[in-house]
Amino acid sequence: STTTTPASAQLSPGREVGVAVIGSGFAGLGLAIRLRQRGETDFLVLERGHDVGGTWRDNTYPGAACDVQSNLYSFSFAPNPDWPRTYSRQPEIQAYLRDTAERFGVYPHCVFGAEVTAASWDDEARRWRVRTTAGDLTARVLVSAAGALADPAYPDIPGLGSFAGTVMHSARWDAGHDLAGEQVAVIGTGASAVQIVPAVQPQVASVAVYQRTPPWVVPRGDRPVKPAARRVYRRLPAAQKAVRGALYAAREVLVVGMAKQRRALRPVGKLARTHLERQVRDPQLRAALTPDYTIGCKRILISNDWYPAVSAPNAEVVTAGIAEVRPHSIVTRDGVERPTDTIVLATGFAVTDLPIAHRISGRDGRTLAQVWDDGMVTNRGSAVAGFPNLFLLVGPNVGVGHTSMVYMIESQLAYVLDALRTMAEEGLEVLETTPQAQEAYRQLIAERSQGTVWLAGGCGSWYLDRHGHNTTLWPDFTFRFRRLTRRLDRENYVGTPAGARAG
Ligand code: N01
Repeated sequence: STTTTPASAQLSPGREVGVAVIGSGFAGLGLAIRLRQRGETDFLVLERGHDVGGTWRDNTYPGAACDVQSNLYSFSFAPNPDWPRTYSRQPEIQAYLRDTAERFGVYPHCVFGAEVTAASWDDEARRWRVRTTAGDLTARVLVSAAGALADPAYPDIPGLGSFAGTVMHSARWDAGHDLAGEQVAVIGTGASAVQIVPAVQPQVASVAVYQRTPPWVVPRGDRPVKPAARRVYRRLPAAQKAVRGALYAAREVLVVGMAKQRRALRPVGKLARTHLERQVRDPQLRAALTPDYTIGCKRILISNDWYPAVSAPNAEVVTAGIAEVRPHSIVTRDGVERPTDTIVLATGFAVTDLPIAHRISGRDGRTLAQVWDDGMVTNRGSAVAGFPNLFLLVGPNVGVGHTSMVYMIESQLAYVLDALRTMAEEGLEVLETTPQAQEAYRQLIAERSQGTVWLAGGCGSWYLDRHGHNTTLWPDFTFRFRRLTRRLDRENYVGTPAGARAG
């Protein structure tokens, strides 16, 4: 893999482009690759960071790794026979994304340091006017691949701003900060925390884990990939494809438990309970770590070292709830004050109120966030009525907690590419989905969400918005989403040919 970033693009004044893509994570990068594969060159990827990779570029905390096997968590059109482990770590995934971007010639289309601050549809010109921190541009089509787990959520804890030590969000890790010998507080017990705590616990003086809700944790079957297997993958790509298919199928079975028959998840719950009992001997600690909601309601975590780490003599699980932060300590509601040098916020992301939604405004001048005030609605997670020539990747209800997001992303790529093809073939300057299609899709999501473990599992989570609606997860088998997005549902769109006036 490369260490220097290959040459990228700059924005010159008055720049016009066919397709502007926001973000270069798996989704934006995937679209750029597919466009390059089709020989397209009239597109730009606007990236606020200084390299491709999205969440895999940003999340560099100790222990960062993916909990989906790499054979599945990678582009089907860019298989990597050389994954060193079944579950890759952040540096390996980031290297894969960089290599893939370079191999497919995407870097010359990337503008780095270009954070989109506003994008508005100019109905007269039939163009998107896009403002970025690296300059402005005009685009015929705008694709937002800005990510759902991209913007840190900072907790509203009294006194946090007065803390004299270091505060780090898990997704904004400061590699220059040495935790050795420090008294560290980790707030949160989600997927990020269960990786950070085992990685830092051996080196710190003490680690206090502030747990609001105990997660369900199952064993992690991670191991090095044998050189023989890698040789087979290199010579016989079909073998790797078969492994990928098997992993996909095994994970898809989980949907039965999450969305259809919650009882089907009971064996997984049993596995998690046994895991806890084996790894935590102390009955009091075990009780504190025992979840009180149905497994699957929040993301199921996989870890072999979380329970041992929080059981270590220098670790403490604090369940009392934080009352306030003082300059050198954290005080819990039971009145206990714990001296603290560094606070790690493993508190997740702004998922149901996406910052990018406040920056994109449609035909009537309202932003996506304003239009979505009652809940995020789309057609197929990919298009929004009133926002012509806008497509979303990893938009509302495209998330999955049990399998690879890359599968969902590739489904959407097919859809967006078909939309672009349709526009070219029919000579359309404007393509816009209808409110009726959007309403039908909202109903489909609501119906399929009914009775799912995310709504009925007795937990609160970022899967649900403030109205209690599932606006983040795809509530069904993922192959059904693929079927829905295989082609553009042309009947659900109004197209305006170049030259013609709408209405
Ligand atoms: O964030 P989270 P994350 N006071 O939102 C707690 C992906 N991911 O970064 O459960 C106290 O899940 C909150 O408590 P509660 C994956 O999709 C994948 O860990 O709300 N606590 C919770 O414990 C994942 O789902 C991987 O009661 C507060 C935690 O902070 C998603 O990213 C690795 C609080 C937040 O958990 C997000 O995971 C990492 C407050 N004010 C991430 N506010 C892998 O593939 C929040 N919390 C392995």
